[in-house]
Amino acid sequence: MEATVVKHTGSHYLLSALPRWELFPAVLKGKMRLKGSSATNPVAVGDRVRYESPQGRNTVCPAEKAGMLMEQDPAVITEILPRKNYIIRRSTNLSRQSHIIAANVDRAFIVVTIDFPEVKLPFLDRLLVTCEVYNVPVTIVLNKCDLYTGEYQDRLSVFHSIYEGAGYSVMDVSAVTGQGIDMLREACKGAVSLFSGVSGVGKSSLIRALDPTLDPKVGEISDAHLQGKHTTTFYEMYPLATGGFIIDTPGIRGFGLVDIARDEIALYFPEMLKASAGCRFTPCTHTHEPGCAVKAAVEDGLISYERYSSYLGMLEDETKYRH
Ligand SMILES: Nc1nc2c(ncn2[C@@H]2O[C@H](COP(=O)(O)OP(=O)(O)O)[C@@H](O)[C@H]2O)c(=O)[nH]1
Ligand SMILES: [Mg+2]
Ligand SMILES: [Zn+2]
Repeated sequence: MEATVVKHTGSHYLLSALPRWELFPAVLKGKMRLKGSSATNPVAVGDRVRYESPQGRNTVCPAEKAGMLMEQDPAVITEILPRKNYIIRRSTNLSRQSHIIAANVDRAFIVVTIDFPEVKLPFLDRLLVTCEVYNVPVTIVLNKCDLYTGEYQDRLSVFHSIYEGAGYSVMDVSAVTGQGIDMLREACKGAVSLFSGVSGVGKSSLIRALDPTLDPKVGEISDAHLQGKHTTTFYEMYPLATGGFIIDTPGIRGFGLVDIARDEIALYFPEMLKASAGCRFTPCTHTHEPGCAVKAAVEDGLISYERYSSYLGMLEDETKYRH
């Protein structure tokens, strides 16, 4: 039988045969844990798996009883089905260990705020590059728009022009006033969506605004809890009553790049990739080469200076930390 991993706590998983929402516990078949990959978790939320039920037991329980599920005999996961995609993170720049955040994601919603907390563009650009690398379509969600009056209006429109100019869509929303929430709900319908972004931007609040019957903890889990821990307890899928499933990812900070060569970084900045067709040299790092169309586009204001700076920063990091 097949099901999807909707939660991971320590050695246990909760599965459900989506789109049904009836959770039951499962464990990994012993030897699967040993199968080599640099990831600290062989199975992630969103993975579709094949499992065997324990003999003579009905393992399906209503979702409300999820808290008590661990007492029943778990199903045994025997196989992880091929992934459509997945998102991975490296704990730090120096770390070789990686961690799969989620698998089989239809769309990532990267939640940011102009202020409280102030969005760090290089960090946002890293998230965007990661989504491009792993082939996950992405939408930027600009939350807390209720707060951005007065002088914030300028920063709001600069943000829009940088990211819409790069080809991304930016949705202005507010979990507090409900602005944009209907559109966001519509965008999540019938799909598995990943909500990502630093802690405090309002991911959990947005999930609650989308579906008030859901109760992800607002303002409770901070980055501090995640530091130095190899744990996956924090990723969890939520079913929207209106259709669709959301994976909440609390407090992602060290979202290092995995599996990306220095001379490939520019391929994952869509606007640079487009412009690079006009570069005199191939490959071109878009730094010192004469006749570089990307640099020309930056000078002409067609590619934003902020995005180009993020690119240079990533180039430098890869040079510093890579062999
Ligand atoms: N003003 C305002 N505050 C918000 C909004 N969304 C969330 N918050 C507040 O921001 C804080 C962090 O929210 P939370 O959902 O826990 O963020 P998460 O860490 O990304 O899950 C909480 O105090 C929320 O009440 C919003 O749209 N407007
Ligand atoms: Mg949260
Ligand atoms: Zn170039």
